[in-house]
Amino acid sequence: PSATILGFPRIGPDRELKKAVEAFWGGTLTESELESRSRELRAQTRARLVELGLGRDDASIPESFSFYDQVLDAAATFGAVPSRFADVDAATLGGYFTLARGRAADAPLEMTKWFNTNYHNLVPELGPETSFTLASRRIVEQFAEAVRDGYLTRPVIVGPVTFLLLSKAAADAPDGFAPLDLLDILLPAYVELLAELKAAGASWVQLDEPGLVSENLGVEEQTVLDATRRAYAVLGGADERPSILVTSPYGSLGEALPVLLDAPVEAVHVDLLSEAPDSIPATEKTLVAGVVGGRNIWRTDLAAALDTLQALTAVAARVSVATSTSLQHLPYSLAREEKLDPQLRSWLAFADEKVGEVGVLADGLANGRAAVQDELDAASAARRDRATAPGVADGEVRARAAALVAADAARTPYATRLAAQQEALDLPALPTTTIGSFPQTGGIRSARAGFARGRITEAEYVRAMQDEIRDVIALQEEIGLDVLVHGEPERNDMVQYFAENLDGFAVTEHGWVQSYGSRCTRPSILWGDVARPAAITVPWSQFAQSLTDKPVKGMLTGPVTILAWSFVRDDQPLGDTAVQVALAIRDEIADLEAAGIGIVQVDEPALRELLPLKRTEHDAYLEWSVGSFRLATAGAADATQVHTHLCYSEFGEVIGAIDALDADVTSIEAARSAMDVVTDIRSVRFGRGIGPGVYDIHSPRVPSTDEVVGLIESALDGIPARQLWINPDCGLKTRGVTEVTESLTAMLAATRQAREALATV
Ligand code: THG
Ligand code: ZN
Repeated sequence: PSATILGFPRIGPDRELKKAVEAFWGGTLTESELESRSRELRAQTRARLVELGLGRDDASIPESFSFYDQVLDAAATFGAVPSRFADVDAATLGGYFTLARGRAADAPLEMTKWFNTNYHNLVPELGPETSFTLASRRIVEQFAEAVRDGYLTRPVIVGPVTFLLLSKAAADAPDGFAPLDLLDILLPAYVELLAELKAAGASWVQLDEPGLVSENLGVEEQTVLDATRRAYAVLGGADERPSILVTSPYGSLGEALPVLLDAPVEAVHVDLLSEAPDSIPATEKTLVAGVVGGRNIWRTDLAAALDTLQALTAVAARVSVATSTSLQHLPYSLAREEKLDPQLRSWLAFADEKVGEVGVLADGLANGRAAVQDELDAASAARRDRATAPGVADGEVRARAAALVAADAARTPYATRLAAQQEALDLPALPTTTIGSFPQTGGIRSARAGFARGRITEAEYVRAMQDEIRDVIALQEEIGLDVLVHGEPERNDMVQYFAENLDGFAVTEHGWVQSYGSRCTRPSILWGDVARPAAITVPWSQFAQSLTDKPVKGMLTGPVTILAWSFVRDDQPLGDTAVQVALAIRDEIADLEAAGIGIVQVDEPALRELLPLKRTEHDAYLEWSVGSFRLATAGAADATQVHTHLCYSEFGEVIGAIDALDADVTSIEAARSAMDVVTDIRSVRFGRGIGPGVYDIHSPRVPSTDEVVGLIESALDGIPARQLWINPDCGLKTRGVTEVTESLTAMLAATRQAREALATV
């Protein structure tokens, strides 16, 4: 193919797949109806991609559909099912979703961040007993389905090295076992798949190997390179196979690039947003040049991209134009965003528009610059317009950032703050709190929808939210929590809510992007300098505080998370953007304090997620990310208690950074890992308040009091009682009111027992 993309969104332009899958789960859609809806979606996608300029019969169109997740797809394809699901047939949709969602007594596969994106993949569990067969032929069937419809497409599957790098050792695997040990028995299953694809008529197959660009997967570089060499010697050496394209999205290949170029495969993809073009050695292979950014929403600088492509023709025997990553991280189409400011819109490209850019570049590469001069000029004009547009640079914001000094990011020593906070708050031993959100009730949803559609007035909306807050405060008082929250009924999403209320951001109407499984978010677009036109959360927190004598926590989202979950500007360093967001949060904290709020939580669940894939870049990242949190919070008075919250385990790597945030109290996810994080906390001699979650909110199960007592006791093994806080793992917005009431009641009963035990020693 001369023009291609690595993958396309699959959730459906109106989240049709999400709705169908959830209806199947809910029992209102049959398996065969779900199959046929998914078939329609795949057919629509292929037709759309041809309309947008990809070839119908030259393997340009990737078959990148998934019912839930591409890593789960690979596990199902090869029958890599944990022993607790030995009776489950992952080739059926019911079985496949059981692995993703668990069942009564069996936890689902774990979920983790897919490289440095906001997508989450499932984690296969492998052990020495795992065997691999071609257990599900969905990949072959979807290719055949395309052929029947008159397309010759390109099947896509996660490559063998990445599949193993992303897997974890099963709980019962012996010490020292590593999933990569299974490479030699996995490869024959891939070989069998390649043969079946070939027999079905496939000319190309795409094997995704982003694992090769990450240094954060816990395997030595040499080991990965050796595995890559072996894997592609075997796959490339297979007798019956399509041509192989190996892709490397999300980063630069480094030493793995020459290894792939030496392997007996036909095409290698490089992510040219990460890889320097001049690091690519001469090659006889097809170089699939990822020059169009697959995960940002900015129009490509087409003239510069064409320069890069033309330079590469001197290096590679053939050059194809492609995206840097799958487009699964983007909304479908800009065309439907009618409410977006037209000037901003003229700077953007979503998935459809990126496919168009790939086509223009392929045209220019084949037929010369002049053939596409108008398109190149239009792209350049949009860039120039963006550079000088009002709001992109705000003199006042820049002057304030330039005048910052180190002291602005430092609070007084913790001991001084602690004394002031103890006096101001007078909390009991093992203080209890929640992470911030309470269940999103039907009442909240209908009031929000009603207000958005103009069916209720703003005053009615505010009253409806105040009623929710009143209920949540009463519930917390009844349960006996010490530090209360207002429950966040007014927030659709902890990032979008702030984006809607800050200058420099835009939000989309239809821009849904898959986050995991059937779940989506609508990332905001951070396009200009960030400023806070008015206080955002203050009226809600103040109202909540007026209802109770207990302290109510103000709830804010931190700068790193706001950036991580938005589409960010690409015209200045992320660290500079973080400073601007931090200053807006800092001002919000000052306003909360002035309104009588004595505790403020600034959540940074995404701190770990933006960690660069290369180790040499970790320190610089941690410096600006931690710095932005400190800048956001360091204006707080000594007596104001600053909390933070982080989710998604794997704290080990960033535990030093979490300590450096210098928050007075930190709550983290811990229940699912049975308090393993306590070891990490001890390792840095964490000296301030810490609340490892004592129950898992990701499951509807209500914990027993004894279970919570057990977790509190484990926490007390590693954390001094005077530092320990008691809280759930995460926010409660995805749970039901009954579960939450019962779970928090158990948490409080367990806390009372633990307090009594402490008092008697
Ligand atoms: N907000 C944003 N990004 C996130 C999270 C978030 N990324 C990481 C993590 N949290 C992802 N987790 C979720 C959890 C739930 C949902 C989405 C991502 C979710 N979405 C609704 C759905 O798909 O049905 C849509 C929500 C809505 O209707 O507004 O439930 O919290 N930005
Ligand atoms: Zn959380």
